[in-house]
Amino acid sequence: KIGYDAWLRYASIENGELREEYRACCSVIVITEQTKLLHTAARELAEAVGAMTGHKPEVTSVRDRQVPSVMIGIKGKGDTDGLGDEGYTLQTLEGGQEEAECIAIIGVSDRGALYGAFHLIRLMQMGEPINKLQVKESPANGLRIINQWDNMDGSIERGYAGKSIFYDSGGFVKDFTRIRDYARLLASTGINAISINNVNVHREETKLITAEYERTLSKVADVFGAYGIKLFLSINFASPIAIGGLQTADPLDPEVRKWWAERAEDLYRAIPDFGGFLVKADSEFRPGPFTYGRDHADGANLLAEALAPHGGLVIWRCFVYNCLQDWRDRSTDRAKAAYDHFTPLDGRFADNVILQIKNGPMDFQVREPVSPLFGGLSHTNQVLELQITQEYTGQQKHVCYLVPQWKEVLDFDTFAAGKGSTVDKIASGALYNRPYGGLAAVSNIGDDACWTGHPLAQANLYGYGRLAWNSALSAEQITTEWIRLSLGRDPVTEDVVSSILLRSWGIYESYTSPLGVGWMVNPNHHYGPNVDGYEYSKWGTYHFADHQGIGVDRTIGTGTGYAGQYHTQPSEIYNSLERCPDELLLFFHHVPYTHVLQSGKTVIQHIYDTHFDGVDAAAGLLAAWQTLRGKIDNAYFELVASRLTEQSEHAKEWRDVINTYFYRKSGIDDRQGRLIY
Ligand code: BDP
Repeated sequence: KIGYDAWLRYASIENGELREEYRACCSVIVITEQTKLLHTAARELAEAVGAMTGHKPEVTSVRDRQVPSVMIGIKGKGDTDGLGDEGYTLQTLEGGQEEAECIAIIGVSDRGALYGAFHLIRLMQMGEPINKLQVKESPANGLRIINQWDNMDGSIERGYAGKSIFYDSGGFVKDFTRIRDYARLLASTGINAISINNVNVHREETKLITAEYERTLSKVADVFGAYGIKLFLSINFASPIAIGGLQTADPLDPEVRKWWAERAEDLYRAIPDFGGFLVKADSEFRPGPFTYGRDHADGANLLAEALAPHGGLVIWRCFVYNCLQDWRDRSTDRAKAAYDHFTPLDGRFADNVILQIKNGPMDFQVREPVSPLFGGLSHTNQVLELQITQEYTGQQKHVCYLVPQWKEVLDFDTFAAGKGSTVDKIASGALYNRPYGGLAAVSNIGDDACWTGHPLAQANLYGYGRLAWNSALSAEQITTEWIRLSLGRDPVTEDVVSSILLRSWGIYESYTSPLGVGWMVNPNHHYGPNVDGYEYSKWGTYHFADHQGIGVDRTIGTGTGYAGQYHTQPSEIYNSLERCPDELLLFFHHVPYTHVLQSGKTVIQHIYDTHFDGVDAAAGLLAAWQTLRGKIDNAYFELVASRLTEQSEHAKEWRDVINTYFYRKSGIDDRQGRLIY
């Protein structure tokens, strides 16, 4: 199966000396306690060492001090100060006369120890020395969750890599092997939670919280639990009516509250370490508290009350907007919706509620400003929601490595509590010392052999996990790791692939919608160019292009006022036509095609140039990849080559549709006299 092992591909170590060193250091694995996760850690390490060195270590619970070993254990909070609940240390303990050298992987919890084991595996895969280890790690974010948008009929909303690995024709799959292998991949990057059904909860999925699914769910929870991953479910806010036989789902109704409390009790009886609920309410036709004249705090607190006695969490999504808005009413700018709905509720959410906020105010476009909601809540737990699945970024036919985009989001300074109030500090909870925080992301996997359709899209999943663990890692470092783990340690391969990945987001942006305006895609499936695809429908997704100019005026004076949702520093920059960064100009301003950008080019010339250049660059990605023939597994090579070929052809379609549209609208010639169809 091409690419199935992804970054847990344990290629045998070619360098004989190194292989011998690893084999010697890891000839025995000792676990000091008998817990499920320590067993997982030992088994994973044993398999990895076996595959990489040819000698599978023995796993035991008694240490023979004369034999070099890896010891995996738990130390408990007090001894590993400052490492939270999930941290670990990784140390080489030098031997003495009587004692052999030992590598100690000590977790604050057994989950921490598992992460430590995966860390050691990663070091060996990367060919790093392990005889002088002094590692201390703990995650920056408490919650590191993956959201599956899988439906029980086996389809995946916005899935581009085959069918669901969880469900098939209305029920759970019978064989959980693939789910287990997914759990391994996730845990190895530090993911600690997963919601396993689509946020749009349909009929059958609504029943997931009933007795009918208890047994199966508890098995699924065990599979993930063995890798330290907690199970969450997306719920239907109208469940009390849909499956409970009640007349209402009003969050303040005593019967409704009792109903949810009972559901929670049942769930926790079946799954003692159940994580909680993920909720999309009052958005895109999903039911919610608005029906009863209640607000989102009432809705979230209802579920929070039911889950609190069991330690469960409510993750409440802020992707709430009116999807039937009229462009003539500029006061209802969709970009403003999340902030307008949620900032007035700051401080009203129960302690076990976390708001899940998309990175941008619209919807996972190739370029958006960071959502101002991150700067608008100081008494509320928050997580940042990213989209790994490439809905608007090439649907895993195009390569679009999103780690650099996510880094920009995490590094964005909201100025909410003065300079340095970055999104990563807000999401992690550090800025306001919140009890919960973290990162969430929509998965990009399906039952494709390589998981992600495009093998290079695996790097997005890997990168997400690594960033959720440590948002300070650089895009370059994550990229290098992923390449070495997944494709080996050939320096030429590393150069070529990292340059492909690191340039890919910019290239994708250059031949698609320009200057932050977004949305020039075909309706519904969102693949391919269609400049007016969303211009005359009611989704709130406009570019306002006419024969004179383009862009959405979101300024404070003449526009929708969206720019005013930011704190002074970013607000002044976005509000100013001169200072607004080029890449977001059309998100904030409506300008004539002849407006001169900071780059010195006019808007229209920028559109032409980026689209011509983007096509050349896409062809360049393919050409670069082709230099790797013979260096990479052939089937893998061909699969990527075929996707890059499709991308390079499709980029031309983008170029032609966009350039022609704006040429005809504006009537302005390309300065370089290139042919525009
Ligand atoms: C949009 C998707 C839609 C999702 C929605 C969401 O097009 O399929 O249901 O986001 O996040 O990006 O709820």
